[in-house]
Amino acid sequence: MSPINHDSLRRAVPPGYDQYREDIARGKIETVEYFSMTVGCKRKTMIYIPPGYSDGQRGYNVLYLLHGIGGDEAEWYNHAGPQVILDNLYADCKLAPMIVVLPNGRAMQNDRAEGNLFDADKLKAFENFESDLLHDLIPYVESNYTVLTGRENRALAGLSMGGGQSLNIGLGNLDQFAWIGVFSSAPNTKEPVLLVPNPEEAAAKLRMLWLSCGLLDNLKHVSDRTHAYLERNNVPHIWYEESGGHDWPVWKNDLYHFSQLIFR
Ligand code: FER
Repeated sequence: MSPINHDSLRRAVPPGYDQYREDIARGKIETVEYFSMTVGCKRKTMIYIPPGYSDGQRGYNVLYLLHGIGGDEAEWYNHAGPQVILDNLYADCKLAPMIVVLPNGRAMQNDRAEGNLFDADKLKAFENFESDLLHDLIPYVESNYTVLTGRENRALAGLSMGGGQSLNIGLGNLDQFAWIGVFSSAPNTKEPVLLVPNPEEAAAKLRMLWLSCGLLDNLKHVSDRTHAYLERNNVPHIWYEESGGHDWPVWKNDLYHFSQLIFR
Protein backbone atom coordinates (compact mmCIF):
# COMPACT_ATOMS: atom_id res chain seq x y z
CA MET A 1 0.00 0.00 0.00
CA SER A 2 1.47 3.37 -0.91
CA PRO A 3 0.53 6.67 0.66
CA ILE A 4 -2.04 8.35 -1.47
CA ASN A 5 -3.72 11.69 -1.32
CA HIS A 6 -7.18 11.51 -2.73
CA ASP A 7 -9.54 14.28 -1.89
CA SER A 8 -11.51 13.10 -4.90
CA LEU A 9 -12.96 10.38 -2.66
CA ARG A 10 -15.09 13.10 -1.15
CA ARG A 11 -16.94 13.46 -4.42
CA ALA A 12 -17.39 9.72 -4.62
CA VAL A 13 -19.99 9.66 -1.84
CA PRO A 14 -23.19 8.72 -3.65
CA PRO A 15 -26.26 10.79 -2.98
CA GLY A 16 -28.41 9.12 -0.34
CA TYR A 17 -25.55 7.17 1.26
CA ASP A 18 -26.83 8.31 4.65
CA GLN A 19 -30.55 8.18 3.89
CA TYR A 20 -32.82 5.46 5.25
CA ARG A 21 -33.90 3.07 2.50
CA GLU A 22 -37.22 1.28 2.90
CA ASP A 23 -36.49 -1.81 0.87
CA ILE A 24 -33.32 -3.27 2.38
CA ALA A 25 -32.35 -5.65 5.16
CA ARG A 26 -31.61 -3.88 8.41
CA GLY A 27 -29.02 -4.47 11.08
CA LYS A 28 -29.71 -3.85 14.72
CA ILE A 29 -28.21 -1.20 16.99
CA GLU A 30 -28.54 -1.44 20.73
CA THR A 31 -26.99 -0.45 24.05
CA VAL A 32 -25.51 -3.14 26.27
CA GLU A 33 -23.55 -3.11 29.53
CA TYR A 34 -20.35 -4.84 30.50
CA PHE A 35 -18.44 -4.93 33.75
CA SER A 36 -15.19 -2.96 33.70
CA MET A 37 -12.50 -4.12 36.10
CA THR A 38 -10.52 -1.08 34.98
CA VAL A 39 -13.13 1.41 36.16
CA GLY A 40 -14.78 -0.78 38.80
CA CYS A 41 -18.35 -0.50 37.56
CA LYS A 42 -20.72 -1.43 34.76
CA ARG A 43 -20.23 0.58 31.59
CA LYS A 44 -22.45 1.14 28.56
CA THR A 45 -21.51 0.51 24.97
CA MET A 46 -23.58 0.62 21.82
CA ILE A 47 -23.21 -2.15 19.30
CA TYR A 48 -24.30 -2.49 15.68
CA ILE A 49 -25.07 -5.99 14.47
CA PRO A 50 -25.25 -6.26 10.68
CA PRO A 51 -28.22 -7.62 8.73
CA GLY A 52 -28.18 -11.41 8.57
CA TYR A 53 -26.07 -11.83 11.71
CA SER A 54 -26.61 -15.17 13.33
CA ASP A 55 -24.82 -16.97 16.11
CA GLY A 56 -24.29 -19.98 13.92
CA GLN A 57 -22.11 -18.24 11.41
CA ARG A 58 -18.36 -18.53 11.25
CA GLY A 59 -17.72 -15.24 12.90
CA TYR A 60 -17.55 -11.55 12.31
CA ASN A 61 -14.79 -8.99 12.31
CA VAL A 62 -15.10 -6.16 14.82
CA LEU A 63 -14.63 -2.44 14.33
CA TYR A 64 -14.32 -0.42 17.56
CA LEU A 65 -15.45 3.10 16.67
CA LEU A 66 -14.69 5.91 19.12
CA HIS A 67 -16.30 9.28 19.84
CA GLY A 68 -14.90 12.77 20.53
CA ILE A 69 -14.46 14.89 23.64
CA GLY A 70 -18.08 16.06 23.69
CA GLY A 71 -19.57 12.63 23.28
CA ASP A 72 -20.24 9.26 24.82
CA GLU A 73 -21.21 5.81 23.54
CA ALA A 74 -24.24 7.32 21.78
CA GLU A 75 -22.45 10.16 19.99
CA TRP A 76 -22.05 8.42 16.63
CA TYR A 77 -25.62 7.16 16.86
CA ASN A 78 -27.04 10.59 17.71
CA HIS A 79 -25.14 12.55 15.08
CA ALA A 80 -24.30 10.21 12.23
CA GLY A 81 -26.80 7.36 12.10
CA PRO A 82 -24.03 4.85 11.43
CA GLN A 83 -26.58 2.02 11.21
CA VAL A 84 -28.15 3.73 8.17
CA ILE A 85 -24.82 4.24 6.40
CA LEU A 86 -23.75 0.65 7.14
CA ASP A 87 -27.11 -0.93 6.22
CA ASN A 88 -26.93 0.85 2.87
CA LEU A 89 -23.38 -0.38 2.29
CA TYR A 90 -24.38 -3.97 3.10
CA ALA A 91 -27.32 -3.72 0.72
CA ASP A 92 -24.84 -2.78 -2.01
CA CYS A 93 -22.43 -5.61 -1.02
CA LYS A 94 -19.67 -3.15 -0.15
CA LEU A 95 -18.74 -4.27 3.36
CA ALA A 96 -16.98 -7.27 4.81
CA PRO A 97 -19.03 -8.85 7.61
CA MET A 98 -18.36 -6.89 10.79
CA ILE A 99 -20.03 -5.81 13.94
CA VAL A 100 -19.34 -2.27 15.06
CA VAL A 101 -18.82 -1.52 18.73
CA LEU A 102 -19.38 2.07 19.85
CA PRO A 103 -17.75 2.31 23.28
CA ASN A 104 -17.61 5.11 25.79
CA GLY A 105 -13.97 6.21 25.61
CA ARG A 106 -14.02 8.25 28.82
CA ALA A 107 -13.15 5.44 31.21
CA MET A 108 -14.20 6.81 34.61
CA GLN A 109 -17.10 6.31 37.02
CA ASN A 110 -19.10 9.26 35.72
CA ASP A 111 -18.47 8.97 32.02
CA ARG A 112 -21.17 11.37 30.88
CA ALA A 113 -20.06 14.30 28.72
CA GLU A 114 -20.89 16.96 31.29
CA GLY A 115 -19.12 19.76 33.17
CA ASN A 116 -15.72 20.93 31.95
CA LEU A 117 -14.77 18.33 29.37
CA PHE A 118 -11.12 19.42 29.59
CA ASP A 119 -10.79 18.65 33.33
CA ALA A 120 -7.58 16.71 33.99
CA ASP A 121 -9.42 13.66 35.33
CA LYS A 122 -11.64 13.53 32.24
CA LEU A 123 -8.68 13.76 29.88
CA LYS A 124 -6.92 11.06 31.92
CA ALA A 125 -10.02 8.89 31.48
CA PHE A 126 -9.47 8.91 27.70
CA GLU A 127 -6.05 7.38 28.45
CA ASN A 128 -7.50 4.89 30.95
CA PHE A 129 -9.71 3.62 28.17
CA GLU A 130 -6.78 1.62 26.80
CA SER A 131 -7.05 -0.81 29.69
CA ASP A 132 -10.86 -0.84 29.63
CA LEU A 133 -10.81 -1.65 25.91
CA LEU A 134 -8.12 -4.33 26.03
CA HIS A 135 -9.01 -6.03 29.29
CA ASP A 136 -12.74 -5.48 29.73
CA LEU A 137 -14.61 -4.54 26.56
CA ILE A 138 -12.86 -6.73 23.99
CA PRO A 139 -13.17 -9.84 26.19
CA TYR A 140 -16.85 -9.02 26.76
CA VAL A 141 -17.51 -8.67 23.03
CA GLU A 142 -15.55 -11.79 22.20
CA SER A 143 -17.42 -13.91 24.71
CA ASN A 144 -20.90 -12.60 23.87
CA TYR A 145 -20.88 -12.36 20.06
CA THR A 146 -19.79 -14.67 17.28
CA VAL A 147 -16.66 -12.77 16.37
CA LEU A 148 -13.19 -13.54 15.08
CA THR A 149 -10.46 -12.78 17.56
CA GLY A 150 -7.24 -12.26 15.60
CA ARG A 151 -5.52 -8.92 15.17
CA GLU A 152 -6.50 -8.97 11.49
CA ASN A 153 -10.14 -9.23 12.56
CA ARG A 154 -10.00 -6.11 14.75
CA ALA A 155 -10.09 -2.50 13.66
CA LEU A 156 -9.88 0.60 15.82
CA ALA A 157 -11.06 3.97 14.56
CA GLY A 158 -12.41 7.20 15.92
CA LEU A 159 -12.95 10.90 15.57
CA SER A 160 -10.95 13.64 17.26
CA MET A 161 -10.21 12.47 20.84
CA GLY A 162 -11.20 9.03 19.55
CA GLY A 163 -8.82 9.48 16.61
CA GLY A 164 -6.01 10.25 19.05
CA GLN A 165 -7.00 7.16 21.04
CA SER A 166 -6.99 5.04 17.90
CA LEU A 167 -3.43 6.11 17.13
CA ASN A 168 -2.17 5.88 20.72
CA ILE A 169 -3.83 2.57 21.53
CA GLY A 170 -3.74 1.02 18.08
CA LEU A 171 -0.11 1.73 17.26
CA GLY A 172 0.84 0.84 20.83
CA ASN A 173 -0.84 -2.56 20.47
CA LEU A 174 -0.16 -3.76 16.96
CA ASP A 175 -0.46 -7.33 18.20
CA GLN A 176 -4.16 -6.52 18.79
CA PHE A 177 -5.14 -4.31 15.86
CA ALA A 178 -4.17 -4.51 12.19
CA TRP A 179 -6.54 -1.80 10.89
CA ILE A 180 -6.54 1.75 12.25
CA GLY A 181 -8.72 4.69 11.24
CA VAL A 182 -8.01 8.21 12.43
CA PHE A 183 -10.45 11.01 11.70
CA SER A 184 -9.39 14.57 12.67
CA SER A 185 -7.22 13.46 15.56
CA ALA A 186 -7.02 15.74 18.62
CA PRO A 187 -4.05 17.00 20.68
CA ASN A 188 -4.29 13.88 22.85
CA THR A 189 -2.38 12.22 19.98
CA LYS A 190 1.09 11.25 21.14
CA GLU A 191 4.12 12.81 19.52
CA PRO A 192 5.02 10.84 16.39
CA VAL A 193 8.27 9.41 17.69
CA LEU A 194 6.46 8.04 20.77
CA LEU A 195 3.59 6.83 18.61
CA VAL A 196 5.83 4.95 16.18
CA PRO A 197 9.22 4.31 17.77
CA ASN A 198 9.78 1.41 15.37
CA PRO A 199 8.57 2.38 11.89
CA GLU A 200 9.67 -0.90 10.30
CA GLU A 201 7.63 -2.93 12.72
CA ALA A 202 4.59 -0.70 12.20
CA ALA A 203 4.96 -0.94 8.43
CA ALA A 204 5.14 -4.73 8.64
CA LYS A 205 2.21 -5.21 10.98
CA LEU A 206 -0.35 -2.67 9.78
CA ARG A 207 -2.85 -3.88 7.22
CA MET A 208 -4.07 -0.30 6.86
CA LEU A 209 -3.63 3.02 8.58
CA TRP A 210 -6.09 5.68 7.46
CA LEU A 211 -5.37 9.27 8.45
CA SER A 212 -7.84 11.95 7.47
CA CYS A 213 -8.69 15.51 8.39
CA GLY A 214 -10.84 18.33 7.12
CA LEU A 215 -8.85 21.13 5.48
CA LEU A 216 -10.69 23.71 7.59
CA ASP A 217 -10.10 21.89 10.89
CA ASN A 218 -8.25 23.98 13.52
CA LEU A 219 -6.62 20.76 14.75
CA LYS A 220 -5.18 19.85 11.35
CA HIS A 221 -1.64 20.53 12.54
CA VAL A 222 -1.92 17.34 14.62
CA SER A 223 -2.66 15.22 11.55
CA ASP A 224 -0.06 17.06 9.47
CA ARG A 225 2.62 16.26 12.04
CA THR A 226 1.65 12.59 12.18
CA HIS A 227 1.47 12.27 8.40
CA ALA A 228 4.87 13.96 7.90
CA TYR A 229 6.54 11.54 10.30
CA LEU A 230 4.91 8.47 8.78
CA GLU A 231 5.89 9.58 5.31
CA ARG A 232 9.47 10.36 6.33
CA ASN A 233 9.78 6.94 7.95
CA ASN A 234 8.10 4.94 5.20
CA VAL A 235 5.09 3.79 7.15
CA PRO A 236 2.39 3.22 4.51
CA HIS A 237 -0.86 5.01 5.21
CA ILE A 238 -3.77 6.56 3.44
CA TRP A 239 -3.56 10.32 3.82
CA TYR A 240 -6.87 11.90 3.06
CA GLU A 241 -7.32 15.65 3.29
CA GLU A 242 -10.92 16.48 2.68
CA SER A 243 -13.18 19.46 2.39
CA GLY A 244 -14.85 20.52 5.63
CA GLY A 245 -13.98 21.29 9.23
CA HIS A 246 -14.15 19.57 12.61
CA ASP A 247 -17.59 18.29 11.88
CA TRP A 248 -20.04 15.45 11.25
CA PRO A 249 -20.19 15.59 7.45
CA VAL A 250 -16.44 14.88 7.49
CA TRP A 251 -16.69 11.99 9.96
CA LYS A 252 -19.66 10.42 8.19
CA ASN A 253 -17.71 10.62 4.96
CA ASP A 254 -14.74 8.99 6.70
CA LEU A 255 -16.87 6.16 8.07
CA TYR A 256 -18.37 5.56 4.63
CA HIS A 257 -14.94 5.17 3.01
CA PHE A 258 -12.92 3.62 5.83
CA SER A 259 -15.47 0.89 6.56
CA GLN A 260 -15.28 -0.36 2.95
CA LEU A 261 -11.50 -0.75 3.07
CA ILE A 262 -11.14 -2.87 6.21
CA PHE A 263 -11.12 -6.65 6.61
CA ARG A 264 -10.26 -7.18 2.96
C1 FER B 1 -7.74 20.19 22.54
C2 FER B 1 -8.66 20.57 21.58
C3 FER B 1 -9.67 19.69 21.18
C4 FER B 1 -7.83 18.88 23.10
C5 FER B 1 -8.83 18.03 22.69
C6 FER B 1 -9.75 18.42 21.73
C7 FER B 1 -6.93 17.32 24.64
C8 FER B 1 -10.78 17.46 21.34
C9 FER B 1 -11.75 17.71 20.43
C10 FER B 1 -12.77 16.70 20.09
O1 FER B 1 -12.73 15.54 20.56
O2 FER B 1 -13.64 17.03 19.30
O3 FER B 1 -6.77 21.00 22.96
O4 FER B 1 -6.89 18.57 24.03
